[in-house]
Amino acid sequence: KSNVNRHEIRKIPEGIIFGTATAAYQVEGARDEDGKGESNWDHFTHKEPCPVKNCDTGDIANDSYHQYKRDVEMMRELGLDFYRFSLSWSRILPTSFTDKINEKGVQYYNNLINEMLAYNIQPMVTLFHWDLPQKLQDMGGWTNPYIVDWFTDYARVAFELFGDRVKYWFTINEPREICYEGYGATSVPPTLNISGYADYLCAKNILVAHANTYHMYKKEFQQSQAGTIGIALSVIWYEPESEEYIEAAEDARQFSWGIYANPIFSKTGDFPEIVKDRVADKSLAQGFSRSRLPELSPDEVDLIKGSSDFFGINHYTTYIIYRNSSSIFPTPSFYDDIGSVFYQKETWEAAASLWLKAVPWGFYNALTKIRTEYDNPPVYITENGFSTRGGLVDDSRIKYYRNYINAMLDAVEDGSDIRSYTAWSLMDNFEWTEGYTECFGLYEVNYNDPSRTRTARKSAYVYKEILRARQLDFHYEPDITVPITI
Ligand code: GBH
Repeated sequence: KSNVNRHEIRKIPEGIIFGTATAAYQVEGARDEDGKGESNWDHFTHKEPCPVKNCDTGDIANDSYHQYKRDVEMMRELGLDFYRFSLSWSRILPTSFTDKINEKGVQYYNNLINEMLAYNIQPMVTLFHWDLPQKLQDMGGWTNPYIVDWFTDYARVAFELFGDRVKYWFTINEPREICYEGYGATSVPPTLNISGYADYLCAKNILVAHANTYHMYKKEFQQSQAGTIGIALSVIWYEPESEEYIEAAEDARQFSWGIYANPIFSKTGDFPEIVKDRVADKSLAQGFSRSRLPELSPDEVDLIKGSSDFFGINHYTTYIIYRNSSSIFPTPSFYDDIGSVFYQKETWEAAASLWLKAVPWGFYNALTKIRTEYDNPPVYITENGFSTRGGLVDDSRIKYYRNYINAMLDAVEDGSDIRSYTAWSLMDNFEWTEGYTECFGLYEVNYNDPSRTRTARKSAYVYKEILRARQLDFHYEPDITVPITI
């Protein structure tokens, strides 16, 4: 589908709300302040030798803990409908459990929420965006089934504290990245590298913890608080290299995100058939006594099925898929189970992040797949964005946003029920193991300046104009010598 006619101005239909997102560890700083407990990221970034580029940490990050008023001012400058941020579990519950609530940490979130609401900016809150209390990590983190209780208890505290004002909740951000990158590989803590095993245990426990929390909200809070609650999945688009590899690409999708989406959004529930069959067959052939993929009991299948009011999608990029008869991956492993190989094209526009290339039609295909496979659920686009190495004139980011929003509007025209669009990110922030070297912000943050000054990039002006005019105009050129104002 050819989706860009750059000579036309394209109107944005009513009903889609626009915002930006960040996450607690990536922006807050104040690592030790006011009684905060230690998270796995506090722990990880202080390991020796340091695992993050330039030995960067989130100890100070953007200092948002002290600068939330400036953050809200930027939201107002952009004219956002909402702002998506996450809560730090260890800031609210320093022991990890509910025996002690850290009032000062709670005060920070109250201040932020109240400041936003004073200007009619809706808070969208993620309960868990990767910073697990270290104590829980030590006890196995997401591989320990007791995390279902730990997470549900934490979530209940959050609903009690903030649910009178927060009407959009996300339980968990990007299970794939948590489970695969953290438990199956070494990109994020706990860097377990037990691929094809720990990643699947993590997947199951995340699904159950999510679903248990969803039902707890419905039962205990829905009536009084009337919010909406769901999950945000990382949806990478996998495109077959040729007709020959249609099945291989579908396998990659089912393993990468179907493993979370199918149990929640399909009519049948449970892990996708292909994932169950493939892992069971391979496990037996490899000499295991049972499948490395844990089973979901009939009760668990029922608990998880339908446990999200909407499909939250974080989407960034696309890979091409082909099948290789001799596996290049170790066995057992998650990628060996998938049984396909992936790459990105040289011709696709590259971001500063190695894994990120601009492929707007992949976004369109992903949204189309979600509409057709899961019976057109309400979709919240919870993240979408492009990285640079810094600088205020960020034409590559502007192009990315325009083309991706354009692709989204194509999906809307086809009937996709898209309710929100979220730019990642409001401002540069701690980009996990890449530290501060990859910039995703509409605002640039000066990390040499103790006050972490934020300055609007050209893309901030363009995003603001898209939201103000509610239209895409590929020819709009902002005058960035004029300061951006509310
Ligand atoms: C999102 O992850 C996150 O939700 C957000 O916190 C993050 O800042 C943003 O996107 C930008 O990355 O280096 O090859 O091992 C998107 C998924 C997770 C994809 C980390 C790249 C590292 C892959 N990203 N992953 S690699």
